[in-house]
Amino acid sequence: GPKRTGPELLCQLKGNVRITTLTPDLKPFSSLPWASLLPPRPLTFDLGPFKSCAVVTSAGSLKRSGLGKEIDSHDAVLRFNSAPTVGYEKDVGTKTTVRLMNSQVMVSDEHRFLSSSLYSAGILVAWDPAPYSSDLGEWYNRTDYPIFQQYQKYRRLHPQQPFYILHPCMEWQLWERIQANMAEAIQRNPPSSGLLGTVLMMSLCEVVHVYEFLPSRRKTELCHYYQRYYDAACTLGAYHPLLYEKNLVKRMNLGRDRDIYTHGRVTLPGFNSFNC
Ligand code: NCC
Repeated sequence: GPKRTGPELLCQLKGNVRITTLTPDLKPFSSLPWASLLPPRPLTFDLGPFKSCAVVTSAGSLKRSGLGKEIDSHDAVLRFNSAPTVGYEKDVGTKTTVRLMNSQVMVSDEHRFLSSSLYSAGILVAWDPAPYSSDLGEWYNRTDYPIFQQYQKYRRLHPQQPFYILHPCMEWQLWERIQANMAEAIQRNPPSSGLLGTVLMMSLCEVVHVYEFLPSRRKTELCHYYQRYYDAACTLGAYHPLLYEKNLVKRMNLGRDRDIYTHGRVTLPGFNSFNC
């Protein structure tokens, strides 16, 4: 239950969360005319392994952090949703290897997903809150947002850019791990992009540094480093079980508490760098 140690938690994640993406051979996609737009192999076959990786949350506490150089020194950098680098280089760096987006970002007008150059750097990975069953057919018929329509449009406009879709088993297997390690019942909503991206990078990298997921001394109600919008729920969670995700990451952290305080930095081992 709730008392498991860091190494036990890491082994649970490694053993119970399958990290994979949609491929054209999976039903129901295999019988759809656009299946060939999906990458032939899962992301974990095509990318990495990397030595060191940075996961850059979008938290307002990154503002005036001066972490840009440190972030860029990693072999791969993951960013989220519509988080920009241009104009924020000193604090968040310039390198984008992977961008993980929720389906809302792909669809809502304000993000201009199909036309903005913000999305043209690196490899794209999208996810959508799927029904708890993780059944692909069931999900296909009732996605939270029309992720597959947008996916096809984007792929046709930008055929050269690698673009993957997370298999929904990942979100719910991860959710199960959060619930299994908390004393109380948590809301049955998928984990935030932040935790999904962290676990994705743990499968691709030897060491993962996550920035401002556990807030530093710069902790603020400013939601994002790139927007003048204040809401404590961005850091504490509302829809996503974010507080519980952060509790889990805190318990798995191999770095010093001091690094969280000064740099907002957590250190996690890649799944291939420990045995269970
Ligand atoms: O805000 P969001 O997340 O894009 O942030 C990416 C990840 O960074 C971590 N974070 C962010 C802000 C903050 N103050 N503290 C943090 O720890 C979280 O781990 C977060 O996942 C998402 O998870 O996809 C989310 O997306 C937004 C929104 O859809 C996009 O930004 C596009 O506008 C959601 N906000 C709303 O729906 C209003 C947010 O709940 C989750």
